[in-house]
Amino acid sequence: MKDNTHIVTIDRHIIDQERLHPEATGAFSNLLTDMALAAKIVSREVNMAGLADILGRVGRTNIQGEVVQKLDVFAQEAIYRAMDHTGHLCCMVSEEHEDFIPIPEKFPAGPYVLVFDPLDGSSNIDVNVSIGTIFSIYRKVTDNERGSVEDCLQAGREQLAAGYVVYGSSTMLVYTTGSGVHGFTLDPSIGEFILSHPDIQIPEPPNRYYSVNEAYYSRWGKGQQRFVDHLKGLGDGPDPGFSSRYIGSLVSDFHRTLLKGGIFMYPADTKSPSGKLRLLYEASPLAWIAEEAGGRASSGSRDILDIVPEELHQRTPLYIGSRALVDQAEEYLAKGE
Ligand code: AHM
Ligand code: MG
Repeated sequence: MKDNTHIVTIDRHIIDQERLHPEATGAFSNLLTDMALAAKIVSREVNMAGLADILGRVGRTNIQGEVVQKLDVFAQEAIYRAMDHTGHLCCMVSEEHEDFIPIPEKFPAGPYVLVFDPLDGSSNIDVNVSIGTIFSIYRKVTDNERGSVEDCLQAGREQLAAGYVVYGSSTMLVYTTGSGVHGFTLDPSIGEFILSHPDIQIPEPPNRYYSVNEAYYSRWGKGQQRFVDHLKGLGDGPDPGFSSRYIGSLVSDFHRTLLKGGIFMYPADTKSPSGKLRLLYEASPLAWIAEEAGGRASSGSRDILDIVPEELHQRTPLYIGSRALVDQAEEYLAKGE
């Protein structure tokens, strides 16, 4: 019988997952452990944001006379510094950097690529709304010792690990390496991520939440408008009985969708013809997590995980969550204009 009384830390869990792969060298596990450490550092800073007077003021000094950084710059640096010297990565891609970032010559290079959005939803920081970090790991595919753009532009299906951290009422790290989706809650008193949500599955049938920024309704195409009309009970059929939630912070909106079910959408519109969200380090990692949890993610016409990015910061429309709802969104969009 499964014993649920043991406390499982994220480090223990990562090692246990590695045992499922006898060929593993441990390097990949170390990468995940380093990422969890970076998440703790960012979490501490996010929790201190109001106190430390660091909101949005690059270069100001705080009460201790230290130069303070904007929180998204801090997160970028914290993750970069936790990962640059470990010898596991050849390069990184971050939302905060235009170009890919090769590991500096002074450090050894390794076979993996890290892509990340250090602090997503940063417009929510100064109103104390949950924000998050998204990350994903790929294997280098070229012979370049310190990586190349080609190593970064891989379809989501090639991911080796994907995860996010939500800095909410508690800090949670959720990740997959292709053997289910597992969630850990940070116990700040001991500084450990503890397994709190093993093997997450999107509830089926889902809670009936849809999540979209409806202020953009007039900019949407007909298919998108009709789909949302349908969800609101304004279509031809009976009212399907949905409720809506929209935080405006992708990680938080996705986290709710993962745990409760429903659909999150960031559609294309006349102002943003490819939507707003980024394929490589926002949509693809969450898409894999959704799929591993029994859900789906689509651009509206194809699986997010099948799209090979052409540019590092490429945008994509995103429909993600319960499989049946994502399928239905695609049907409405296909009927479209
Ligand atoms: P950011 O990268 O500037 O933080 O923007 C990304 C955020 C997402 O977290 C969220 O889903 C989206 O922007 C909300 O956008 P909008 O305000 O257009 O609804
Ligand atoms: Mg972002």
